[in-house]
Amino acid sequence: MKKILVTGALGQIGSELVMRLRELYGAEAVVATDIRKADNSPVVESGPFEILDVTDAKRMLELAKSHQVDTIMHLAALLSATAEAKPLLAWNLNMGGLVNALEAARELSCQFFTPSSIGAFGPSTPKVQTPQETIQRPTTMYGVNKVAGELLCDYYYHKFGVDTRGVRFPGLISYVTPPGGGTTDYAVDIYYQAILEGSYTSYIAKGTYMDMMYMPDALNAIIDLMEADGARLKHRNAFNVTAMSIEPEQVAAAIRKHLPDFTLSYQVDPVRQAIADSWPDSIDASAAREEWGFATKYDLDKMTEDMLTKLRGKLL
Ligand code: AKB
Repeated sequence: MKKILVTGALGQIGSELVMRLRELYGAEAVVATDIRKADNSPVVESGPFEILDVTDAKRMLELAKSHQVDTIMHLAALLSATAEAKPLLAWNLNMGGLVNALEAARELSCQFFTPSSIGAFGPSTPKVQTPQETIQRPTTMYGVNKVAGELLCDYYYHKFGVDTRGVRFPGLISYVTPPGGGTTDYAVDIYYQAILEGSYTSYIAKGTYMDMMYMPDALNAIIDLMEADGARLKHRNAFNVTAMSIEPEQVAAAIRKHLPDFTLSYQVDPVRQAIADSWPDSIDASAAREEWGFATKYDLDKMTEDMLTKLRGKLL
């Protein structure tokens, strides 16, 4: 039977991934871990939950051993804007947590997943339809962590035979758990404010294109990649994946199809704008499509309709 340990289980991806994995493999098959315990969280209440600071290698290995896991999904990390504000903390948490999780996977022969990001690219990367393999010279601490993480996962596969797998996620949009400290988060906040206020002030400038994906597509991508036949994977880690390349005016126009009076204004945050400007406008996901059948169901309009419906039910 499959047994999966998830770190960062109360975060934006974790809080939905844990629930999906428990639906698929059974509640007891997923050990959710996070640095804190949240009251009334379905993740905490629907199956095994353990407190884990991912920088504590000993406890990570002990938990993985005592729960006899065969898969580790390592999600705990600081996102781009927070990492820029606290670079040393980001290095210690993002890199320390990753190497501890990889070591546990090596020692226990676990399959392993961790997400990289479009943040692994930088200003000298080709900006449009960024290829799978290209220049990666990011100018943010988050990007440095992500490139190093991609290489480290490849290293653990080649050196130790650990079945490491991963994708480069774009901005992820969800109505369940808000993200914290990302650059792409405007594309989540805008829907909350559209419902609550009928207006939004964007910290990302008009015309700034970034890739995005709706959370149900992101969860499917993780599960499909983990279940893919390893023999078909030429790349193992850091597959480019995306559903749409969008800028704030396009999100506003999609929202206006449901809320015609919605207004968008701008108060650009120079730090997050500089990060966004250093990232691609759009990335090419053909390697993921060819090697493990990556596909998405949600475009901007379909995602907008679902976000607004779900948020109306949640917020009003
Ligand atoms: C962020 O904005 O930091 C993340 C990401 C694209 O990795 N959403």
